[in-house]
Amino acid sequence: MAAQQRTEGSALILPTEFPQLKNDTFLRAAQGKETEYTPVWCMRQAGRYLPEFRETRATQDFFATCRSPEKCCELTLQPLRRFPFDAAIIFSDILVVPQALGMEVVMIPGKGPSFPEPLKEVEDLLKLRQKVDVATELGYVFQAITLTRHKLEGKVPLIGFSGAPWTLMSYMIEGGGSKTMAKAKAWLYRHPEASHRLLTLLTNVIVDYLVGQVAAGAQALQLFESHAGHLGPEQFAEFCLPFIRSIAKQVKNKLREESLPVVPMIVFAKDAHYALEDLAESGYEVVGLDWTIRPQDARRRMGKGITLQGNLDPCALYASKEKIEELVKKMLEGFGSQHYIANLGHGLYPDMSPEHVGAFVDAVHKHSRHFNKSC
Ligand code: 1CP
Repeated sequence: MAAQQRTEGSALILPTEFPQLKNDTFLRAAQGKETEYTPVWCMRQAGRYLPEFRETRATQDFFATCRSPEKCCELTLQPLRRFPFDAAIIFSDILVVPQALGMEVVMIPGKGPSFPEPLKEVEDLLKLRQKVDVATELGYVFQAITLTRHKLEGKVPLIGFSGAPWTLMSYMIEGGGSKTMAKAKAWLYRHPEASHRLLTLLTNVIVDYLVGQVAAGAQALQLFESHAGHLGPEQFAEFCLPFIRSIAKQVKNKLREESLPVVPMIVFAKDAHYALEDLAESGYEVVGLDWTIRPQDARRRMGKGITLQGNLDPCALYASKEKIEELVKKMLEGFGSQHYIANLGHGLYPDMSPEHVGAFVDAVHKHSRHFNKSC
């Protein structure tokens, strides 16, 4: 799948002979192994809160940036130059998958993503590509991953990602962000069978897309079910969980079949506090948590066999550095320093101070080392 790749003006970049990994703390924690300290990264760590990100992004359309492996690589590496994060996440967006299915998506500055022709009727499903060759449609993401793996020089592991089926379906029907998701939820009530068909189509593309990312060099995968909170427990059980489960199972099977590394997988279903027990048994090594869940409760409900990731309220980064340190210490005490990856409960916002992000990372490293010594 990941054939030879030529990137603009640079030498041939192959997904082979990657530099040796120097810091495997994140991967060890994701695999449930002991770590010397708690690894940390932030969702949206490559983002507008960094002046260098704004500069790189300034003159170019968002999806043109996503299609440039060099730009994606540069944006992925920028936060690593500032902070001792224990993982990198490839710069891209979840909405490249609806594009691969044939839908137009544009990013309107200051507003967000917009689909000029969202799905309105069940018949619109026929307009979607029923089979997607991910190497053709999304090869630019694979190239970005391969290039970044080389340019990371083994500093930390690289995470690949995809949106989960329900979250992608909701954008494809709403045509952009939405407060209520009323149009997408109307499909679940009015057209359950067509909803299943769409979710299955998305599942198939996502599986190939994630396997392709590993072939290209991704060392872990995260699935973002960012809109889980719009559903209740019953709809989650019908329209999210089976597809989330199927993705983990199919990805792992295909990785084995293709003799690729069976990398750890993370599921982040935002606001799905009603489904923690199910998520713990959905086939993922790591479950990401938003900030509405108490660390102790999550541990109690999800058992010891699972690695947890999260979950500081992103808005806590508006507090003083002293307060951030105090909150991180409390979070670490709640989760324990093992089988745990520190992160925020959702992505960083554009107006956050890079210095406070640094304070968050430093506090995790400092207190988890202390914590380990005192245990
Ligand atoms: O011009 C810009 O820079 C726009 C801001 C931006 C950025 C930095 C968007 C638009 N996407 C991204 C990058 C991005 N998106 C990453 C990069 C890697 C990193 O984390 O550093 C990732 C992982 C995503 C994933 C993504 N895109 C999600 C899932 C995570 C989440 O936030 O829940 C979602 C829901 C999107 C859709 C999206 N893309 C962009 C915006 C503003 C949105 C949200 C739109 C909305 O629902 O209102």
